[in-house]
Amino acid sequence: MKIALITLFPEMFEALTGYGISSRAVNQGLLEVSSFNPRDFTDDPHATVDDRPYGGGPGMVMMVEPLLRALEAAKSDAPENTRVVLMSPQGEVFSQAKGIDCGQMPGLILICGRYEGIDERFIQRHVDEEWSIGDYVLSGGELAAMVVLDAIARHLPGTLGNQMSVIDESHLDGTLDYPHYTRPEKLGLDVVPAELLSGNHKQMSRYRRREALKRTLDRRPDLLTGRVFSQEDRKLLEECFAGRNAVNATE
Ligand code: 4HQ
Repeated sequence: MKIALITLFPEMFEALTGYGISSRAVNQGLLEVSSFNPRDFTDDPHATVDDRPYGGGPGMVMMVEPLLRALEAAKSDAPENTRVVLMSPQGEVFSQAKGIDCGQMPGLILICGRYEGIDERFIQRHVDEEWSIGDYVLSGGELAAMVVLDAIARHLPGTLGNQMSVIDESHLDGTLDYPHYTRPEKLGLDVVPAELLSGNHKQMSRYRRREALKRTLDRRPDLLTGRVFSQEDRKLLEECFAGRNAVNATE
């Protein structure tokens, strides 16, 4: 997959291309990342990319022309049917499901704004979608694009995240993760749950699934509403409720 970034700060993305699973995806040729800096597409001596807002007020607005030239350069290098996405708090909230769907696309162009935002006419005419990573205001779209890029990269076919979800499909089923343990077996009074030491695969995977369901029920019940559960999940959920009622009875 080919991801092009329109950004005034391409070096920020070295945090992804230089480290961890995302860098491996790049080095394995599963992911290609390129950047186009609007500052390189200016024609005045100061390389101006922003100007004062019509209507007044504080801050600056990104000008259309340098952005548009950078976008045209990105497009001429992009596969067909590449969507143009602007990172913005006004956008649709990015999700795991979206990240996995994106992995199917041949390419993606992510636009990272700075300052107070970008000229609305550019958005209207050249942006296909707006994506948000959540309800908070960042100083620029770069961090948001990095979040999206990381979530996409770790699920591309051939990467670690993809292998994990192939081995354990419950990984991506919208429940929270189960707890993890490693050596040593005993840390003072804190011991690894007996089920995980049993060596019995059925028992170990039932334990993990039950804990995943229990945590989701306790911490994010919203993730479970409207879902249809398998017979096995229903049994495990009943065990969760039984555990809860037993605790309540002693309180
Ligand atoms: N931005 N999710 C870029 C965000 C944001 C978000 C604010 C986008 C600043 C210039 N982007 N502008 N939240 O906070 O994507």
